[in-house]
Amino acid sequence: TTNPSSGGAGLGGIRAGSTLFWCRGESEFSTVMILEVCLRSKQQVLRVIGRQLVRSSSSSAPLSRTELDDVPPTAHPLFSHAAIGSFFQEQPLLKNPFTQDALLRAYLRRHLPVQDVESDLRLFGERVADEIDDLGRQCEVDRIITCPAWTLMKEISAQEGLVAAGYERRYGEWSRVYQMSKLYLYAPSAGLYSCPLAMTDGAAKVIESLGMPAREAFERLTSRDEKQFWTSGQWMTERRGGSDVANGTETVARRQEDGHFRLHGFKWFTSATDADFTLTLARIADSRGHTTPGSRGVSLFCAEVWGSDGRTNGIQIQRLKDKLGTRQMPTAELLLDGMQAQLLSAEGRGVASIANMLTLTRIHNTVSAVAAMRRIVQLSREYSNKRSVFGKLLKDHPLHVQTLTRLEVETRGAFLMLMEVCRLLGREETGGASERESHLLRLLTPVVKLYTGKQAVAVVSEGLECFGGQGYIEDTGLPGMLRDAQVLSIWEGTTNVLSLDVLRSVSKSGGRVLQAFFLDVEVRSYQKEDITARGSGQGLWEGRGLSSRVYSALLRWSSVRCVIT
Ligand code: MFK
Repeated sequence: TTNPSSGGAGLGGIRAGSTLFWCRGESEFSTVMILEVCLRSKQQVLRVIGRQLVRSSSSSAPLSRTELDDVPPTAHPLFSHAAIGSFFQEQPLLKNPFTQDALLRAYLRRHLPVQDVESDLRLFGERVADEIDDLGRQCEVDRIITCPAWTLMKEISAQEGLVAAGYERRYGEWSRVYQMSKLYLYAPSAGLYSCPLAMTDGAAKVIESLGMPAREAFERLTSRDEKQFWTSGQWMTERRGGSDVANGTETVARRQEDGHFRLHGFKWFTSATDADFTLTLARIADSRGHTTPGSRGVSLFCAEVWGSDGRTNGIQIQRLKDKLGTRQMPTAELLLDGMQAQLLSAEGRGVASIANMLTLTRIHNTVSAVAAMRRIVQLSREYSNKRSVFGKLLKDHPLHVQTLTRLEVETRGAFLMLMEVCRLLGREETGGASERESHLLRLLTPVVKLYTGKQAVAVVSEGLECFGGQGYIEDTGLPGMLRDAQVLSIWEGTTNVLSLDVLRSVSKSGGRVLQAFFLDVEVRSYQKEDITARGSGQGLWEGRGLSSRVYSALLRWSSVRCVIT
């Protein structure tokens, strides 16, 4: 290995992704080693991807990709991975996703009162492109033993304050916009580490909203110190499924003399099983072992997953789930066999108390969805500058440009809606939200999650088409984006469950969330007319977010689904 910044010896100056050939003479034959240059934690590393015995070559110097013709043809058949690399065409390069994202920069510049956010995001964008993206690719696992890259992701998350930033509130009501902007840059390169972070954020939010019943855990979940930092799981789904939690929860909690509980149950889908801590639901048994059925019987607990001896806390890992995507992240079936836990909520208030976690994970889900759209659009655009077909570059074909434009418009709409929800969350958490804004946050959270979850699948799928057949080939890293996107409309509430949540918000507020929504649309329409009348080109309207048509369409779409359901 060699440090690329050293510039001198070894591989300094050779681009990651290059293929090298190393020939060593042995009598009449030479061994040709085919090596690929990869980046690991800012170090260039040589990975052996093939060996071949060929007729003698006197040269023992490393050959660059441009010197392939000097290597005997048997060493690098034209249609070999070594000769072609992961991409048949020239590979699209991931550049700094922050500097590449004019919309994000313009949005932050327009809204955030402070400018040092920009330099942090610019540096973080560099780190995403140079270090994190490669780690994300290494995170593919097929065993519960996670790879070193997964461990590094945890350290990076703490160092960068990817959860902490939401609770330090350094930027006041804009702190959530800042935190989610960072996660938006991180998610598509993070090898699904965004999932444990979503649950960690949700757990911190629940503990904070319940008045800090587990202060030490809260401090760890929101720590920037990688040695202190904990991630959290969210174990809600049992054998009967994850939607009807109130009826699906079979886990029983038995009270101990010291005030703690022992939990016995079977959790069927536990994401990021290597978490340090978890929130989970269970039914408290009375002295005769009886429990209360339905929602009123469910309480919320927290627990550490590992004991100080390194063993699990009364948990048996039954098996890993064999999933369509999100394979970077271990998801397991767990048997809770006397797990020691602390009661967090009031008895029987489990579902209502975990709702705060759901709000946060649904917003994180949206971040991941919009970020996946942005990433595929960035790569497609980059590729269109390189790929030549029918005598000119893709970017010079009007039909292709039309496709890219449509993807861009979808992505922009989703981004602005996401940022509006983050802005409202930040205002609510810092006490600055009006009643109307709180109602809007409650209404828009399920709407934005359900809409962008589906939208991400469509946009990523269309994005793959921009690479032709390359987009269907695993080596390119692109198909995984589609497999990973598919979960976004399923976990954290399917589209129909969230449509019903929209109706719940309408009925529980006595219709006030709708009043808030229509008033907001009216105010924005008025602002638009006002600005247009004054002849301003770049109006508040465009900058602040969503058109009333988009709002109405989202709501109408959601309501129609509810009626059909
Ligand atoms: C990149 C991001 C990645 C994130 C990865 C996470 C991986 C983890 C994978 C999973 O765990 S997937 C499973 C996730 N499960 C869900 O999302 C649950 C889906 N089901 C629902 O959301 C149902 O609507 C719900 C369980 C909430 C329905 O339960 P009930 O008992 O039929 O609801 P009910 O009786 O209407 O409401 C109970 C209380 O909760 C009420 O409060 P009150 O008792 O005070 O009246 C509701 O108002 C409250 N509530 C429900 N949903 C709420 C809510 N409060 C605020 N916001 C909400 N959304």
